[in-house]
Amino acid sequence: MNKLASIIILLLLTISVTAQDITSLEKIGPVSSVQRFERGVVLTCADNSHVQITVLAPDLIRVRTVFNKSLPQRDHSWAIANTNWPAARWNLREDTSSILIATDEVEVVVNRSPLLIEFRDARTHAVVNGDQQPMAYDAKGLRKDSLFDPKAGMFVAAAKRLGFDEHFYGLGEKAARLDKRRGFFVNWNSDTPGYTEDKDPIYQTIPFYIGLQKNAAYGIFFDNSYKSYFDFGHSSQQRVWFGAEGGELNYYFFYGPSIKKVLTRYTDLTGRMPLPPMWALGNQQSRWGYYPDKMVEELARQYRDRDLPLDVIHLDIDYMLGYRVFTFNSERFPDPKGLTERLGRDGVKIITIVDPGIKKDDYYVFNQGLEKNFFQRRSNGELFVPKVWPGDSVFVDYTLPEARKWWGDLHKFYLDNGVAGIWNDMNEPSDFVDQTGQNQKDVVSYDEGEKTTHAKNRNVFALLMARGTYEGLERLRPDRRPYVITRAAYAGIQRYSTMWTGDTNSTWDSLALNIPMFTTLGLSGEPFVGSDVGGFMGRGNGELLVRSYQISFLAPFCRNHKEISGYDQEPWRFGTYYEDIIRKYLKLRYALLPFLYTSLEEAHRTGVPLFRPLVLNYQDDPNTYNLDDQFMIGDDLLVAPILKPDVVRRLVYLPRGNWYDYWTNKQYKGGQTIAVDAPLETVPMFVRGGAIIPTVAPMKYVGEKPFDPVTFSIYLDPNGTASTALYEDDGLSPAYKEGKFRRTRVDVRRGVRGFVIDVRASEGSYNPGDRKFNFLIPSYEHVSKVITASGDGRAHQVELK
Ligand code: MIG
Repeated sequence: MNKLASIIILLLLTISVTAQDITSLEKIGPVSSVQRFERGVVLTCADNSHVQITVLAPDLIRVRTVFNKSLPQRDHSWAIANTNWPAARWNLREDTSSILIATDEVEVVVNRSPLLIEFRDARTHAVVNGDQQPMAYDAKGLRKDSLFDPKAGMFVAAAKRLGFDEHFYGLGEKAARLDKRRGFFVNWNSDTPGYTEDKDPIYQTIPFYIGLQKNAAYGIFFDNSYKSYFDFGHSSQQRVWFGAEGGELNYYFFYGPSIKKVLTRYTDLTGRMPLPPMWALGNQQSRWGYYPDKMVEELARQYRDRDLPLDVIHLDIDYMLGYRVFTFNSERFPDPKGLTERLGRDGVKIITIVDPGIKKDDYYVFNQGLEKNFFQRRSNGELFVPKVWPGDSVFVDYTLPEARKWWGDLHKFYLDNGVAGIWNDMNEPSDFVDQTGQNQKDVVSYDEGEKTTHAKNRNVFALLMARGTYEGLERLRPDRRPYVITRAAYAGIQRYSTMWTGDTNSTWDSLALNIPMFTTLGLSGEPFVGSDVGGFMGRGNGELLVRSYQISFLAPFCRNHKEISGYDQEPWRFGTYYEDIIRKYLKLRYALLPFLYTSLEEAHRTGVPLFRPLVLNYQDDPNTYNLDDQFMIGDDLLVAPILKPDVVRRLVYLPRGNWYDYWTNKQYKGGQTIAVDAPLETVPMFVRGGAIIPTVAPMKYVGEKPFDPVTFSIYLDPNGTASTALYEDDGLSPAYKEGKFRRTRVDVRRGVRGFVIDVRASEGSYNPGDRKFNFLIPSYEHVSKVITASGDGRAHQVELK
């Protein structure tokens, strides 16, 4: 080999090693003193680094580390919703070699020299998670050349021992399989049209993951908005590490041991999804290019004529005048208010896209923002002028509270025109000049007075824009629930927005990513997710579209969407054979509304998502740890879609218990893998024994008819019992937050002759009026009974023979 070639190879090796090797970084010094404070300890280290360990709850510990300096006063994060935790009992024990902080649930053991942190189960003392090397920082600037902006920060990292049987979930939106073990991921919000599996990063940053080993789950939220890295045993089988290109080594440790408990705590900390209007669960139709208004009305008419349910039509960027946000193109949409009113009479709502790019042009939005000095500027004071759809544009500095308020208030324009929800796109923020962020490097954000640059603020841009939008809608229309959809995000986004997975392809590979992506988002605090049904880019076909609906008809966000140059993709475009199957699934979605809404409310209340990987419900069953071609809705429905062309049969894993084929009511024992037929008409679907699925007759749109009668389909477990707790409210207003809801628990057990159904007295003050409840046991063909359930929520007992 010649000399040059070997030098090049050596150079390449060094680059790839330094990018993923953290062993060469400077390690934090040993502990030299311990200072106790009300909620924890501050460790001072020999190198003058400081580690603050705070007990926020018995199962939630914060580790905050700064290197070579004292802890700054300022302690702020856009992700955190709750900083006010009730006091939790803890105590401190010190000896010459270690420091022990014990709560009722977790022990934090800090080895003094070298400084290594370990988290243990307080009852069993078993180690749940432990440092593999001391926390580290790039004191010598070894990685400097690979940083986005070396001036903005120093690389910091923590390393954890990787368990032989440890599995990893989370990190929000990743084009990757469910179990992240052995994966390496980067977080840097990026506009990545047509992404395929393993493209990374894509649009969102959720630096939160769940580890699962020996049935004990924990979570780690590395709350750092700089470009960040997560290595789950990719570069070394010794360790998991995470790091970022600046900021503090600031992470939260959650102890389960159940995944559900970790999710509840994570969403205690970063906030929960408020309930969107119930019609957000309705069917939605979009494509880039729906204009003029006549075409939109024709679309709605087709839906109604074809007896396909529809709640929402999305208007993409072509509704605007020259892509100016907060305008309508008056040739294409001369009377937007009239349009939304006409459509509204038929139950169809309009959602408009709103991009962050404001055209740099003499019009009211630009003029107002300029005058108020709300736009982003470079460090030299010049306006930052990215190129996006409107051409030369400006972005709002959403870290400014007054700018967020102004932005929110601008949405009066849409509400006055009858628009029902807002779709935020391009908010990575995407810039046609350069997608890496280089062109934005010296853009300064106010950032609570700290005046920081893009390296820190890029990943939170979408979060703050969504916040401005959500809070504006809430202010402008306090009696209605806001509905926002976003592409990019940072942790905490669930407080303000729902999301979709961006520019997918109309391919089977893209479709197969739906399940791991939706479930992973759910495991990252974002329950309201969906993907363009049929895929966004390229040309699909009837079979792909049907199989896509067979997943999305149960996804929270069910929207068919297509790029402007793509072949039309509405449900009827490939002929009646496919349209008829799609109709069947859309109607089934509407029939299942009471069940879906009940599961959605659970996600709102607990942080546990409705669209679930099996591991979430069966974390003690290793067969579920990497199962990502089937999913569950709530606790009760198991779905195993077809993800390849020409396939009409597949294997399905049924966890413990007993299961009923949804279509045939045939019963199966759990704990086995079975082969089932799946012709195009049929997506394999199973109901858990012990479940009761509440349904209604399908409707054209959500709210067309009241939920009357409600049918309770009872699927008995081996003991002959089943139960559910139906959740209902007005579906539109925020009154549910004040207790205006109804939760009706139903328990079924075997009686002397037949079955006894107990409809318990309902909880909450919402009164839907008297109506019919219809009880049936699908596996006992002729058993059913209808009762009148009283509007005041009284208990009823019913015998079913
Ligand atoms: O540069 O608004 O992901 O859903 O149709 C493309 C046009 C901008 C990207 C979104 C897509 C939307 C499209 N947008």
